Amino acid sequence: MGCTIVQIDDNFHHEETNPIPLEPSKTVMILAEIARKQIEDFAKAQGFHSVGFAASEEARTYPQFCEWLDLGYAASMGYLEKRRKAYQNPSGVLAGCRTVVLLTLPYQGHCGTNSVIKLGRKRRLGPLSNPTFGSYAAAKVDYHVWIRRKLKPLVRELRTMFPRCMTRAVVDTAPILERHFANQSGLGWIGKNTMLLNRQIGSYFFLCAILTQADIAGNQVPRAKDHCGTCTACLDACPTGAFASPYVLDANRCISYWTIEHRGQIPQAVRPSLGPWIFGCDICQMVCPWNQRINAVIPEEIKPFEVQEKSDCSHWLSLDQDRFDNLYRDTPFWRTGLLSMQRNALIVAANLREPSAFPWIQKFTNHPNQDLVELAHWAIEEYRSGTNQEK
Ligand code: B12
Ligand code: SF4
Ligand code: SF4
Repeated sequence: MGCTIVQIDDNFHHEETNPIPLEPSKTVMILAEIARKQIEDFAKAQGFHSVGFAASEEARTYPQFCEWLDLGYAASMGYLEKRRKAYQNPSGVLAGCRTVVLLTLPYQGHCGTNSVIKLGRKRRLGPLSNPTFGSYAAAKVDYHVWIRRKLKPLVRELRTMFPRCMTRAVVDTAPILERHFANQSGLGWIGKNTMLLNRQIGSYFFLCAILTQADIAGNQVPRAKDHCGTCTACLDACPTGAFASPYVLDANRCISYWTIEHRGQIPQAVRPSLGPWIFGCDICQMVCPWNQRINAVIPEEIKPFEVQEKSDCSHWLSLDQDRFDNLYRDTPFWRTGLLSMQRNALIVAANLREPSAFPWIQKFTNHPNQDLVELAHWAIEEYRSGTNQEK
């Protein structure tokens, strides 16, 4: 790995107990800088694009998060409300946490350049006529699994440097306002579409974090500047008007929410707005000028895999539970589940009136799940009536 491990005094996070008599704070700062450099080098060697360090403290945007919950913008994502208090401070996840280490991992995003239409200074997305899905899910493996594996040596590194400090890796699922801390650490700014954006890699990247009791954040990193300026492309292009205001997304109106997180039936009024999106949605990223000229190295293991198949409604409708398990156990589709994926595929097939999917839709009129039976009848009606707005 070419990275020397410096074993640092494991007590140095308590400045007052540091045994070095002269200028303790300066010494601590130097040691923290060495630790940061080692972690950064190590992370980059693992394939991460960038690393930032933020002091673990109450999240400045916690009041906005609470307001967002109070307004019902989390829709049915009860896990957010359940852990509301823990989001306040990373110590809600790791007691005594002093530093949040943030890391970015780029993936291959929908480029969008072919479909973005410029209307004067505005950017819109042209109609998408083929089924598609959120590009973060295109890899062969679930990014949670991949990232956790890549974080392990980093966590080990930190534990070697600070043996008495607890250290924990978190990927997506812990109650941490990841984008806020990433912004604090200088990794990027929060765009009007609520995505964290980085000048070099746009917004097509995963975020993950390591929480540690070691005090290594330093205080020299300025919060990343906002580079959205007067642009409103994402707000204008969202087909469902999901942005209650810039920087605030109402999940009740977001395709990504309906196709990935929502369980059970999708109301009839919502179905046409899914358009071609079988799983997730990238529109508010596709139109973003910062995503048009990205220069990111995508690690081999998370490059797009069998995209054609995953974009095909018939593929999803033809799967039985065993095949779904075999193909998708370690992918983001797994958490959504076969029935919800088939629900989405029925809706998208009807929205686009996909000829090849029609025989499969007919088979679903005899499915044991009543929601899917109802959807199949609705879809057949959509094909027949030809009144679909998306067409
Ligand atoms: C719940 C969730 C969702 C929900 C809600 C999304 C949302 N915008 O809140 C749904 C299902 C809709 C969703 C969709 C997607 N998600 Co998601 N999601 C999350 C999750 C688990 C929690 C986010 C959360 O807490 N939301 C609540 C809001 C209030 O918090 P926030 O988004 O951090 O917003 C902050 C700012 O808006 C700021 N703020 C509020 N008001 C104001 C006002 C101003 C002026 C400013 C400057 C800031 C500001 O304060 C907020 C709190 O810090 C995170 C992982 C995590 N632990 O953070 C992933 C995460 C945000 N998702 C991610 C991804 C990739 C997606 C999708 C692209 C997937 C897809 N292709 O469909 C879409 C993108 C949709 C979008 N535009 O956000 C990535 C984003 C990476 C990045 N570059 O930002 C994350 C970080 C997962 C990860 N670890 O990589 N997601
Ligand atoms: S993910 Fe799609 S539906 Fe959700 S806010 Fe972005 S553009 Fe709108
Ligand atoms: S599309 Fe424009 S406003 Fe939206 S996030 Fe990108 S730069 Fe910001």
